[in-house]
Amino acid sequence: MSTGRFITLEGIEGAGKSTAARFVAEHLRGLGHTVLATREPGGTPLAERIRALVLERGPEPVTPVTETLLMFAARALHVTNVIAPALVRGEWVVCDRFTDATRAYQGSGRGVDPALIESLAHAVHGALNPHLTLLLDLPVTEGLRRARERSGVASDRFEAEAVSFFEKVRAGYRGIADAEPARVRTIDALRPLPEVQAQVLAALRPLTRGAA
Ligand code: Z5A
Repeated sequence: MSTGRFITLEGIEGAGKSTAARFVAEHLRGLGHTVLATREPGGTPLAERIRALVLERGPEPVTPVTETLLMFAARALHVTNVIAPALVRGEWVVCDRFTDATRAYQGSGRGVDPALIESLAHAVHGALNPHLTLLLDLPVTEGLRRARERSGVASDRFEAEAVSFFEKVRAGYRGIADAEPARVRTIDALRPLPEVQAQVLAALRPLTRGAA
């Protein structure tokens, strides 16, 4: 049995990850692959409960390290119970956010020590890393405009953050893309949807060609 491929989508809020993730999954299914579409934080019943906890806006401050640990607690469940078994079955996993989100949001955005993040990443998923990451990149103001247009007022702890926070997150993501050009393909998400989809298809091609 062939081993599946692991594809992640990343970007700031409103960048179009979820829209692109659905497109990727449909495209791969059209090529005859079995696709597991999932997301983080979440992807298992218990991890979805952690998601609700970490996104909730409550009176008690959540420290950046707590936030980081909760992301990895959810990820440990998700990797062990869902992602790794699907890859072993030969499925393609399309995941809306993964560890790059922790690097960008908790590391660059909140200032959590990158060494702590890498140590947790190693403990939780070891050598299991995405074969391909699509970074949907666009100016923060446009991402926030799209997100607000879609869902109205900010409703969770992240949506309530200032533009300056998302600027740090965006810079973090761009730093990851610069450091790992073979894995991370940057998509100009400011373009109209058909053009974004064309960029996505071009980024997928080396992977799908190798697995025809
Ligand atoms: N988080 C974290 O801090 N650390 C971690 O390790 C992880 C996550 C894993 C929830 O994530 C929060 O968790 C997230 C980071 C944190 N908070 N923030 N920000 P999430 O992924 O579930 O939530 P999100 O980032 O808020 O996703 P989103 O707002 O749904 O954004 P999106 O998926 O990138 O966007 P979309 O729904 O595909 O598109 C937004 C709108 O734009 C929608 O109306 C589309 O129809 C429209 N759209 C899409 N593409 C286009 C183009 N090309 N042109 C015009 N309009 C478009």
